[in-house]
Amino acid sequence: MTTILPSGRVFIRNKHKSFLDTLRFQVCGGSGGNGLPKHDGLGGNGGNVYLVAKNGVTLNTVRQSKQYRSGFRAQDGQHSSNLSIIGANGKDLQIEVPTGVTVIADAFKRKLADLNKNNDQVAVAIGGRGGDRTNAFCGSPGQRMMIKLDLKMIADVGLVGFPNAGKSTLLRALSRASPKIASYPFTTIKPNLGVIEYHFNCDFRQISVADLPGLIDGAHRNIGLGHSFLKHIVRTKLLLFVVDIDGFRNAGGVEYHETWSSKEPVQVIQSLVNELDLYDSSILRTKPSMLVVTKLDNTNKRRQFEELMDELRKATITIPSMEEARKEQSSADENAPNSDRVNFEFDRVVGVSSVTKFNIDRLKGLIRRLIDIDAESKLQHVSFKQLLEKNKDDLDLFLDDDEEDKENHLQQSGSSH
Ligand SMILES: Nc1nc2c(ncn2[C@@H]2O[C@H](COP(=O)(O)OP(=O)(O)OP(=O)(O)O)[C@@H](O)[C@H]2O)c(=O)[nH]1
Ligand SMILES: [Mg+2]
Repeated sequence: MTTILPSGRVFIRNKHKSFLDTLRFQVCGGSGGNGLPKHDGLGGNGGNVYLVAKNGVTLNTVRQSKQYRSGFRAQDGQHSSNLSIIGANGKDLQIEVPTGVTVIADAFKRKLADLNKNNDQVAVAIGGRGGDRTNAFCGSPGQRMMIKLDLKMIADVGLVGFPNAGKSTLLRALSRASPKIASYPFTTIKPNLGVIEYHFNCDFRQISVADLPGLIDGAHRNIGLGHSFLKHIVRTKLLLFVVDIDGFRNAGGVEYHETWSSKEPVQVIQSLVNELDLYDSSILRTKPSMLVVTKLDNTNKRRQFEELMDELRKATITIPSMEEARKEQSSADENAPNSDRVNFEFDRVVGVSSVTKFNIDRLKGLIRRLIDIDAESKLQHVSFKQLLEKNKDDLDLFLDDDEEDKENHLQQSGSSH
């Protein structure tokens, strides 16, 4: 259930029941046991606390565990006694956490580790030393830490778009995922993951796609669902800007905030580019990106798409130049007009319909090629744009109009009505 606050932020009731992507809790190493002075006895060391990544574990699992509220604590070391001069060490505690988390020491805001694979582990609290002659036989307390886990969604492709643009429907068309779809904004309140499977040539390559909640103007300032989801975009390899051929329409009513203005497609594209750039100016400069115009169900819409292409060639999409971006970052209070902008170009543009499946296979092919070219450019230490230009003919194959294919789509859309 979502509610729109007067500020334009979208408030999700029971958000934490359904989805968690960060979690804080306390961990404490076991105390060291005391030594026995009479016999020069040694107290046992306290146990350490480890976080161990396990596939299938979620942050919700961690939250529901018994020790979550009281704090996770490893076993104390045993005191040295007449019966056992050397106290036994306390048992270590292993907390199972999801794979793909960043572990942060909350008090210092310092990253301790990335647990990316099953069984990766990190010590987060060391047990106290047992008592002996050097510490007056007094065992010391274990280390106490507030830990924050930040779940990274690691997906190859991120779908970025205004609410209602058709991102979730596109994810359904590309993969077997079945995210919720509806004709109101912010249907998607948590990221959905899907996998594109490539079956041709007996090649079973898989590419994961993250469908993210919609972005609107001010997302970088936490308007709409805010920037808590923008962090997932930073971790993807390829961005798909998903834009409705009719742009964004504020239909009014409880599901829309009055300040979310309706926009034509070109304005939507510029807004998305602005929001991403304001959130993190390296995203657009370092990641390949594709513009995907959706809802081209029939010939009228495809004509509209051609017009949009003409318009895009004339109206340039811009981002601040590198120098300007640096200036903005170094002096946030400087009110200099942001005039020095450079053109932003998508690496490829494709028009699709998730309903009739028009161009969906082409889009799949392009996604794969762009990701491969990006990986190759990193291996060869050449710029992505250069390598893309070299592979131009290969890529344009995906964009050549295949009449037979087109007819099939038209027939399909005709028969579906
Ligand atoms: N005709 C047509 N309608 C589409 C197409 N793709 C999506 N829609 C419709 O557009 C509306 C929004 O689709 P969603 O996939 O929920 O949009 P979204 O971008 O995920 O929206 P949020 O999750 O709210 O950000 C739904 O009513 C869909 O049925 C398409 O290719 N053709
Ligand atoms: Mg959605």
